[in-house]
Amino acid sequence: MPNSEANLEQLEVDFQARIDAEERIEPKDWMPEKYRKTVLRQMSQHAHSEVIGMQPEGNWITRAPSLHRKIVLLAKVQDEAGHGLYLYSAAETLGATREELVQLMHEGKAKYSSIFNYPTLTWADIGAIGWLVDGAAIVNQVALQRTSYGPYSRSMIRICKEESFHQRQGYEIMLKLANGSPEQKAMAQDALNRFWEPSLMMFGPTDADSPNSAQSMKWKIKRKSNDELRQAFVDQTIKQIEVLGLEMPSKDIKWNEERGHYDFGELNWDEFFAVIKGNGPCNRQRLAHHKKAHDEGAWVREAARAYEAKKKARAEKAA
Ligand code: FAQ
Repeated sequence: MPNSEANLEQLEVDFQARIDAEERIEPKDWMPEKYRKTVLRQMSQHAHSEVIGMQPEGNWITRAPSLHRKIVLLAKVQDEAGHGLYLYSAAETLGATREELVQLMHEGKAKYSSIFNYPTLTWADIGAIGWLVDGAAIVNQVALQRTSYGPYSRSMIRICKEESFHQRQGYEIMLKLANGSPEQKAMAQDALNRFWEPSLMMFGPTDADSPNSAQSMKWKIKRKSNDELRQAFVDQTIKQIEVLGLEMPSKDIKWNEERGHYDFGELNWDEFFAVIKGNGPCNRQRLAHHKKAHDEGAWVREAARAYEAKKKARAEKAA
């Protein structure tokens, strides 16, 4: 039966009631088209981020300072690929193919996290990424474990477990460097200074400038606002900087007794918007690399499709 306007209104009321009752929405359930599009956008961007995020770290696999560091970094980068795969699979339950989602990123129509458009200049940057970037990702993803779309929520639970290991390995690299030679300590400080603001920008624009937040919070796709999550990350990370014995990356970082939180000053939002529009330091390089790897992998996809077709034909013949 086609949905009349009144029918549609009732469906939307019932849908919101399910959300308010903390029910999870599953792929075959009715959902407003805008809900489907919003979850698909967020999940596919998240998947693209995991995969593009392999590049800045992958850059150091051949130059890791020891065999042990190399093994750990390899495992971490492989984990990120796995996260991408869970998320693409979860996104596909909303009716888009992985091929279509990747195509949208290649055309610049789908984003990936701004943070991965910054270069990794020294070994300390690998520490800073694990500590700060995975640290920020966890703060966001712990909240997303309770997101309203079932497949997204379940994928987050698994991903968070692995991200905790990533965060610790990054912090351990920083701890070693911060307690090492003066040159190593300076390298750790420089990585912290360069990655601090971009890590805070991972949480997205301020709530006042976030066009998607109000509706996403109402539908419980997002459980906490961009600013709330950013503040939680700042509060937990300042203490970790103190333990490392490094200097604060900004002179604006101060404890605010009245708010019961750390102030951290105004971020450079012009830079953020330039980066998400494609004009960050490494945007072109990252996309070009992804397109090249995707083209070079075409034969694998063809072989997998041919294998599936053959298996299906054999099963049909046997039936
Ligand atoms: N970068 O209205 P809002 C990881 C876009 S995981 C780029 O606030 P929303 C693990 C936003 O898409 C990191 N674009 O948007 C790892 C929208 O544009 P659109 C990835 C951004 O969706 C570690 C516009 O700005 N994590 O790193 C960013 O409600 C190490 C307006 O913004 C996730 O994706 C940004 N930072 O809230 C891997 C978490 N911020 O689409 C490898 C899931 C905003 O309308 C190595 N995502 N934009 O054209 C989310 O939680 C949300 O999507 C937000 C943005 C909070 C990122």
